[in-house]
Amino acid sequence: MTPTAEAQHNALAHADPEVARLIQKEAFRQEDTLEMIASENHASPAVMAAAGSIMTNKYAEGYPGKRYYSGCDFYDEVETLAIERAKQLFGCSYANVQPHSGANANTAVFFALLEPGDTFCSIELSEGGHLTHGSKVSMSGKWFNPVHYPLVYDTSRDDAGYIDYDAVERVCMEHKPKLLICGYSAYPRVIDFERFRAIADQCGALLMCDMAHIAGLVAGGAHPSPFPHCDVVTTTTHKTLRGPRGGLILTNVEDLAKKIDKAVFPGTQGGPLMHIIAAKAVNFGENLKPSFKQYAAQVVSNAKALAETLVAGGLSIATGGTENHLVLIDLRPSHAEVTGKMAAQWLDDAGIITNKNTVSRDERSPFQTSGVRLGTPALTTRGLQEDDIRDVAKIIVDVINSAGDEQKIQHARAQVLELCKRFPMPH
Ligand code: DSN
Repeated sequence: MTPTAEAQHNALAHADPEVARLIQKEAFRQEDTLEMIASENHASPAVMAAAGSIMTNKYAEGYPGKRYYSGCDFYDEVETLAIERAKQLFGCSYANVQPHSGANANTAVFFALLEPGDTFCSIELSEGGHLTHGSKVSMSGKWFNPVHYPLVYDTSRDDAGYIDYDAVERVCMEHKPKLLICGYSAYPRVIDFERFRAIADQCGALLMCDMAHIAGLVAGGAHPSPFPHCDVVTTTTHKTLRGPRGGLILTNVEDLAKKIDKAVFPGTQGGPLMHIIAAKAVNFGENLKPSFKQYAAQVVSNAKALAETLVAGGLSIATGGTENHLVLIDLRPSHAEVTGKMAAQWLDDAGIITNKNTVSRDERSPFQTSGVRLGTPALTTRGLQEDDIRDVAKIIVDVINSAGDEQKIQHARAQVLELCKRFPMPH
């Protein structure tokens, strides 16, 4: 722990030992397990210091220079800093740093660009998309009219499991959506933004990328940028970017930027979380450093090593490999009787934290699933490199082959603890 973190922890331990004890237990849990949820990461002490700062105390509704409350001078400066750094990082002209989350960022874009009942086009959640891209249980699917494009389902094709760009074009020409969405939660391949732009132009849609999963790779030059191809880009700030939990919206189009600002506040949010905006500014500053480029490249290199070792161990993975930070194990070909839920539980017992995930055309429910999603962002932050990741991948294969045998899982747990000791959490 840094001295500031320790002082904060001591103050909390004195004031509220019950909560302090739970935070301490969570710290031990993080230290003693390998975090492989593709959407999680370990934020730096500097990011956490800003997020835990006195900037939580202020209402600052409005935007820099135009607030509804007095006393916002330093909030104006910190929000402007976050905006300028975000623009520099992603090479665009406008940034709104106020969305509390990725879901809020997407909600604001829908509020800005669509009317209730309008058609938009995306991929389904069960095929690797996101809840806010038209799922029936979300506002996006209840108040708007989503139509969906597929993956390539023909397993004899080299690009099986990839986005079916010809089908995207067909669906868009048939339905003429107002908005076309790319960007996914469980897609291991590079997104062809140029092709999406051409399709959006052909059918007259605006093009949005939800780059939440790959934002850190884009920032670090390890994935092509959605700019200049996309009209609007949304993201979270806590996944591959490694910032505080929050959202961000970017664009190059002045008219859209004005609509988006109004849609965030007062359209869909009230007072911004200024302590989190301060932490976003710190994080974007970290992302602009040359060391972050190395990090992003290492995340991808580690994911490739993970994918290759899992395949060598007899597991099937979506698209047969990866070009980004994630790998999606499809249990159906190798372990037909094992559900994603079972495999994720066994891995959890061994100290490897993952999530069960649907795979393309999964016949199991989202509570059972036939897949497990893995990612390398957090382990890369901890300092693991290709050889270490290969060791982790071998443990994963052993655990999935164990059929839940307690002795084999305990053996894996001991190996995981050894790795955790070799790669302590960054403090
Ligand atoms: N829940 C996130 C994920 O795990 O991918 C997406 O918002």
